[in-house]
Amino acid sequence: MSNTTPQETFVKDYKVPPFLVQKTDLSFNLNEDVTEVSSTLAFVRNEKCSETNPVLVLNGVDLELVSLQIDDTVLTEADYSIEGEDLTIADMAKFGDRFILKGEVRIQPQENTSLEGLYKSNAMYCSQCEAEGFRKITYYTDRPDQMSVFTVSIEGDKSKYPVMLSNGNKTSYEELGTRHKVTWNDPFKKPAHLFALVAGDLEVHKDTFTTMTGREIDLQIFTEAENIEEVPYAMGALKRSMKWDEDVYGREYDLDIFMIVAVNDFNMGAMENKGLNVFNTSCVLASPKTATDARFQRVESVVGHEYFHNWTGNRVNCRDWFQLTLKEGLTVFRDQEFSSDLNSRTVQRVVDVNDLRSYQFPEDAGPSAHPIQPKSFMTINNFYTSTVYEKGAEVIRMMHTLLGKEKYRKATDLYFERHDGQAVTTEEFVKAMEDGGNIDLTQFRLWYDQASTPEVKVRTAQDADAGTYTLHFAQSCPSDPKMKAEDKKPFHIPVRLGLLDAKGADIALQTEDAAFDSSNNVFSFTGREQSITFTGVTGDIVPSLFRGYSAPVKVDYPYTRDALMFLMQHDADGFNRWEASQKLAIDLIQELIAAGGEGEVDERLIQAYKHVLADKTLDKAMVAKMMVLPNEAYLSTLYNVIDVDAIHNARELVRKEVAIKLHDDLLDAYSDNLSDAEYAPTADQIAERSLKNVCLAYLADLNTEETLELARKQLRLASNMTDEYAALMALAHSEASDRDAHLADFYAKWKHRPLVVDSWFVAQSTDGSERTLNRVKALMNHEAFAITNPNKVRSLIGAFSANQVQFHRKDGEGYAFLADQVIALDKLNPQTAARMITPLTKWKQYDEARQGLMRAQLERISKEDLSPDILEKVTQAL
Ligand code: B3K
Ligand code: ZN
Repeated sequence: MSNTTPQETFVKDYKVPPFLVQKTDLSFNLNEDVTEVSSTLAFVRNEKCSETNPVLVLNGVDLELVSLQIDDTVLTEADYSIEGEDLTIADMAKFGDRFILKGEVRIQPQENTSLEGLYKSNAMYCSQCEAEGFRKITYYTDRPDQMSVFTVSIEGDKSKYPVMLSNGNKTSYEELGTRHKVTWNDPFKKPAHLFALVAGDLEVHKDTFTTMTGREIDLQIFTEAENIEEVPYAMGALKRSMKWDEDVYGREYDLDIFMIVAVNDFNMGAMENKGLNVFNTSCVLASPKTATDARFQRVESVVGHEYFHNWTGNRVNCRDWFQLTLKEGLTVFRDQEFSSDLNSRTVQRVVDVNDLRSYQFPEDAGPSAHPIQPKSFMTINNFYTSTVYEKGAEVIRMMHTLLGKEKYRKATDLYFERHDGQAVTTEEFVKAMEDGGNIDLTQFRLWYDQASTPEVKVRTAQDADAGTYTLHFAQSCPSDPKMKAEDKKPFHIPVRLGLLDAKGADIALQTEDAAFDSSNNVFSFTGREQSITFTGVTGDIVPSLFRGYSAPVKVDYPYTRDALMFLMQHDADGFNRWEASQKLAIDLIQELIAAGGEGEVDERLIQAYKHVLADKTLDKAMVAKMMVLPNEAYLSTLYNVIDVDAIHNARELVRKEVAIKLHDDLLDAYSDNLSDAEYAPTADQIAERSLKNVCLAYLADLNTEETLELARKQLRLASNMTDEYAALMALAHSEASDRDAHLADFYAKWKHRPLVVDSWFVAQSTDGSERTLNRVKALMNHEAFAITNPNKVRSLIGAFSANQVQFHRKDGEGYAFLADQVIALDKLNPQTAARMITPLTKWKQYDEARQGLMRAQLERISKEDLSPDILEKVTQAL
């Protein structure tokens, strides 16, 4: 907890550091009661700093300072002042342009529940330094533009910590009786946030990778013994990532060793520390019996993501934290493309766009809306958002679209050539795109500066006599907390287009318009309003807009339901086939919502689904995706005032109707996709299982003995977690009389696998029925729950507060529950608490009664002694 009011930091106030660390030597002495950390830092005056007598600012949090010395001068309290996280040494003039700063501090990792800095997870020491965790380890100039070579020695008990790791290469080892000492050296200059230390009794799974220049790299994945059988899949994913980055970006791995360590207690998915990635177990472990297909896919994508950071984030680093999207947006784009290349591109795009709409769109419409490059923050941890990451990736994707594949590669080569070893800004990335792509991105840069989701209205007109077809585009962008709509300038929006003739075939697009790039059918929409006319067009036309979702915008075009059904069947763009299925569903769900959540379900959706189910030419994964209705979170973004019950009821009504009307078709598709092949996480098998399980979920909604029996049988016979969990979910959300017995059996079977237990919590907290809140409250006291473990918190509290209809119960009990948990959690782990509070901060989007209830809970929270993380979120919201 901080007793000083957190300050807002502004990007415009950036100043180069007056002193630069050139060499960092650290030494850790690990003991059960206290860990001693000594540091020797070699500084030089920064020639780029024009200040005459600059002060030296070191950052430190929760450190017991033992001694501080510059060259031969031992510093006393008179030589420095400490305020908040800053230790300032004012009189630096007496030291030369080069000096050595030595520090000694004592820390208690075993007491550190924030999971930032050095902490203990089970019996193992591990670290998390991004963004500002290093200051919890020792006094340091803890900012990303301070890059130096690190040498780290670790001393600890030999039997408790046989494995002691840090970044780079192991350079020495010493036996010291019952203790031992190991030294690591990382030859690449890095900022403190990429430092890592791990010590524990760990098993290792080893492999090697031969790089494109023939170097052999040692690959090692470490976990506690009970998990070691579940790491080979991640190892395969790592090797695929290394190969992909060579093939697609020409990037070779640089050190001789690459290590991954899996830990149970981790605030997010994983961390790209140089040569020593630390991962949440949830993003490494995967075996058929314990992990669903979704987890296999997540492991592959996160392993890729962290590995890709080695070039985008580590070799080329951020100048300051306002540049976060420089590495995160780019690296998400890279991992999305990696997954697309290895699996199905269309399915991947659907998954990514669906996530964007379910998480980022609501963020863009709420109190913490911010551009992908925020202009100010109180707590940088609050800006590891879906906007910085996922919308950031969309912005890179748009540049990729505008440049085309070849020029984009030329531009990234240029970026690496210019900036390897540096800490840079997003501006430098865009400049490399401009220079390498020979394109003007002046207007495009607005994507970095303006928040909120732009809205594009499209209208069309056909002139049969002239043989022309005109599309008229108009864009607007809603206000956000920091900028009014009228002050926003138009974005440069790439629109990938297609026009379908009456048979559903693409017609050739002919136009004189210079804004149209015929090499990729992309129209550059840059005005507030702009039209484009195609010539030689005859007969009936249906437009296919924003193919592949070429820009992160909301599109308004008055498609008829028949046109949407037509696109679902014929669009050459797979993504837009899915998009049409979503639009059709939205259109009729919205009609029901307008009627208060009731009414007749348009038969055309049923027919469309029937058709899709019967179409054997379609990828089964796409059939499954097309049959899933847009979720409540995304439907909510379509309204200024969210009517929780009407949205939920309307969606449920449609689900039931589909299940009733298509009972036989669903049952057939279910049976057709039963398989006894040995489990493999291949695209084909995953597609089959997902279609089968989508059918099961619809059927189980009917709550008839016949359909519940299907789920029971699947639960009993399942040979992999995908099928087992889908069956459990179906039963957990049903009215089956033996529902609780199945949940109990599942727990008994899996209680020794924490990640499976997490899913068991999710199955209960996402149940849409009235009983859920009480169940969740009871589970808070379950032997398997621990508020100190973020995975448990996310599975129970996080999943419950995303359960729209139960979190937003009319009695406000859902809100009170969340507020209680946020208050408790903030004292232990502010970063995770700040993630959990988000649903409450969106109070302004609900009806008056709910607004009052949500606001009251926020006010209750605001009266507590709060961390800066929560304080920032509450302040933004109230
Ligand atoms: N760079 C880290 C995230 C660190 C979050 C700190 N609050 C993981 C990633 O994006 O790969
Ligand atoms: Zn990342």
